[in-house]
Amino acid sequence: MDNNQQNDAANPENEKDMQLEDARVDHKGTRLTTNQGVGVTNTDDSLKAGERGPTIMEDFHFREKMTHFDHERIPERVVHARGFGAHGYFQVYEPMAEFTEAKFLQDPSVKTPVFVRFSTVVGSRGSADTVRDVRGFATKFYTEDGNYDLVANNIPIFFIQDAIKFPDVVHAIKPEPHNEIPQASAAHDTMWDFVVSNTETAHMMMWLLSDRAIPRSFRMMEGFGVNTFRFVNEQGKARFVKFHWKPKLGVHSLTWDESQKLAGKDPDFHRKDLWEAINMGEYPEYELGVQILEEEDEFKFDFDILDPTKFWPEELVPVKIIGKMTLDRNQDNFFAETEQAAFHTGNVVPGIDFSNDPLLQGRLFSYQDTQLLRLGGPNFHEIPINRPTAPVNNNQRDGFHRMTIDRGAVAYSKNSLRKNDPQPDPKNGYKHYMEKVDGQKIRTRSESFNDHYRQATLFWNSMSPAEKQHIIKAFHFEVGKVKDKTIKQRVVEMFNNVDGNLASQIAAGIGVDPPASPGGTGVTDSSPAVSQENTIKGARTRKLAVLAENGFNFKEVTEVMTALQTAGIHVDIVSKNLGMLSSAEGQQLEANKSYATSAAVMYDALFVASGQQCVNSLMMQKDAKTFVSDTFIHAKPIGATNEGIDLLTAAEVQGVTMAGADDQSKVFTDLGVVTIRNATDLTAFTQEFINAIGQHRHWMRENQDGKMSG
Ligand code: HDE
Repeated sequence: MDNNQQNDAANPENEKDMQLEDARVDHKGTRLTTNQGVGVTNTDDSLKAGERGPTIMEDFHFREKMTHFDHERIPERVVHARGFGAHGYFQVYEPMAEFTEAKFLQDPSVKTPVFVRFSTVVGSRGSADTVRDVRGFATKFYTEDGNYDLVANNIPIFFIQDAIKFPDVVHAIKPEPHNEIPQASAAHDTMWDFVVSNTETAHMMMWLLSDRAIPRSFRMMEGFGVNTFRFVNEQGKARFVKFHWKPKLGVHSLTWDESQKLAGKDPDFHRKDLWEAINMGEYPEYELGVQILEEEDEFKFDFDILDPTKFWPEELVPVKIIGKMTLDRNQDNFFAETEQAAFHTGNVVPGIDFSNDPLLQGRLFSYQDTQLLRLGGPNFHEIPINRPTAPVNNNQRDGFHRMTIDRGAVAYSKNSLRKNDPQPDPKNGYKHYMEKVDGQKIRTRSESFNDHYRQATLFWNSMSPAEKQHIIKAFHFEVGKVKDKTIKQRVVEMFNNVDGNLASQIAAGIGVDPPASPGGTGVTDSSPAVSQENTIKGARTRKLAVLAENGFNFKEVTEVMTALQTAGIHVDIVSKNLGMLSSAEGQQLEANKSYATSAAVMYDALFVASGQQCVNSLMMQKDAKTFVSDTFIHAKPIGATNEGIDLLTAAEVQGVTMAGADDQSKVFTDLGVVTIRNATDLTAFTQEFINAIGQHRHWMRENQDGKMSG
C-alpha cells in the first residue's frame, strides 16, 4: 500500500472526528489566494521594477508568503521532542463503578476517541527513531466528562524520586552543552557522572540498558503511568492505582546492532512501522490494565508505593485488565496534530485523582507551564487536537490566538447580570479527593525512599540469560564511551551494590578494576512478568524479505509466500535491482526492494528463493550474503528450500551443515534456520517456518558463536 496514503476521514464517526473534520481542508480544486482570500496571479515570480530589477516592497503576496515561512517553527519539546501520533478509540470491558466514577470506564458499548503520541525522550526532533532511550506513550481520551491524559512511558519507573531534580537529569543526559555532543544518547560523561552521583538512578539505568529501551515497534511496547494515581468511586472511596498498557502483539525489541544500523538506514523506522500498519488495517491494540491497592495496604510492601523508582511487581499486585485501545486512523497533518498535541498529567476527569508521589506533584506543574511557551499562550486548548468534546464554558478570556468569540459583557464570577452563569456544579464537577494532610514544611526526602538497589537486583534476577547478556553489552557500550576513568570505576562500584557478578562483567569490558569484593542486595526473588522472554509472541504482522534473482523457482517461492501471507506475515521481494524478475519457467514477480533501498535490519525474517540460476546469481552478490549473515547474527528466522540452502552455507550460517546434505527430504530446523531439500510438498516446511517466525528470535545462536550483536 502506498506509503503516503492517508485514511479517508470523510465519514466522521464520533464527536471528536466531527470536530477535526471541521478543521480539515484538502485544497482540492481550489484557487490560490493570500491569507486574506485575495486571488493570486503568480506565485513563482516576485514583483520587480523591470524584468531584471529589484523586488518591490508593495509585493504583499511575497511578504506574506515569506513572513509565514520565517515563522513556521515552534520550539520543540524540552524532552520527548521526537514523536509520532495516531487516532483511535478506547472501550472498557466491564463497568468499573466499584472502583471509579470515571464515565469512560463504565459502559462497554461506548467508544471513547483517543489520540496517542509515542516519542523518544532525549533526542531532538530530527533524531533517529531507534536510539536507546525511554519511549513516551501519551494518550488523550476525549471523554464526555472532559479530556483525560494518561502521559505514560514504556518503562514503569523513573530516574529520580523528586521532580525538582528533573532539570538536573535532563541536563545531564542531553548533549553536553559546550559542543552539543552526543545526540540522543546517554553514552557520555555527564550522564554517567549524574548516575554515580545520584544512586537513586540505579534501577532505571538497569531498564534503560535492557532491551526495553530499543523497542521493535511502537505496536510492541508496554505503557506505564509510572506515578501512583488514585481511583475514586461515586461513594468517595479511594484506592491507589498504577496504569498499564499491554500490547496485544507482546513486548519485543531490536538488537543493539540493528538499532544502530537502522538509525542510519531508516531513521523513521518506528513512525513508518506505525503508519504502514494502520494503513494496512493491522490496527495496533493495547489493553488497559490497572493495579489497584486498598488504602489500608499502603505500607504493606518493602518499598514506598509513592516512590517512582519502584514498580509494584505484578506477582504482588495483579494487573486487572479493564479495556482495550485500538489505533485505527493516521493523522492528517503531523504539525497540526502530533506537534501541537499538548498533554498534561493534570488533565484528569472525576474518578481519577493524584497521589503525593513527589515526581507526580512536580509534573502537575510542568506540563501546563511548558505548553505556554511551546504553543505561544494560554489558548492552546482551542487547537483542534487538544479541544475537548465536552462543552467548555468559563470566564477565561483573551490571550494570544483566541479562537472562541465569547459573547456578552460578563466575564467574572460571581455575577448577577448573567445569573452567575456558567454555574459551578457541586454535584458532578471534579471533586478533589479529601486526603488528610498534616505535616511540617520540610525540604527533605522520606527515609522510605532510601533503598536504591533492591528492585534493581529484582529486575536483574528476572532477566533471561540472553537479556542479561544484552544488559552487560549495553554497559560496555554506554560506559565504554565515558572518558573519565574515575566515573567508570564508580559505575562498577555502584552496580556492585546491585549484583557482584554484573559488576565484574561490566568491569571486564570497560578497562577498569572489578569490584574489590562481590556485592549485592541479598534479594533472590524475581518478577517473571518483567522479562520479555515471557511475553506474547506470534507471526502476525512480522516482516519478511525474500531474496530472489532471475531464474527463481516460481512454484516454490509463490507457495511459501502465499502461506506466509495467509499467516499475516508481510513479504517484500528483495533483489539487486528493482523491477520484474523472471522465474526459470518465465513467470514474473516484482522485486519491490533492492539492496540499495533495504537491509536485513528492516526485516524480522528471511527466505532465500530456490532455483539454480537464481542462487548462482545470489552467490555472486556480497550484499546477498551480508543479508543472510546479518539476519543470522541478529538471531532471526531464516528459511530456504533446495538450492537456496547453498546461499546459507556460502554465508557461513551455522546449523545448516546437516541441512546441506543431499539426502534431506524432511524439514530440518536448527536455531531458527528452517530448510528442506528434495521435497515435492512444502506444507510441513512452511508450517515449521511460520512457527520459527512466530518465535521471533533464536537467542541460542548468541551462545553458539559468541560473536552476536548485543
Ligand atoms: Fe514528562 N514532560 N516529566 N514524564 N513526559 C514532558 O511536557 C516532566 C515524566 C512524558 O507526547 C514535557 O509537553 C517532569 C515521567 C511524556 O507530548 C515536560 C517530570 C513520565 C511526554 C515534562 C517528568 C513522563 C512528556 C515536555 C518529573 C512517564 C511527552 C514537553 C521528573 C510517566 C508528551 C511537554 C507528548 C513530556 C515534564 C517525568 C512522560 C517538560 C517535570 C515519570 C510521554 O513538561
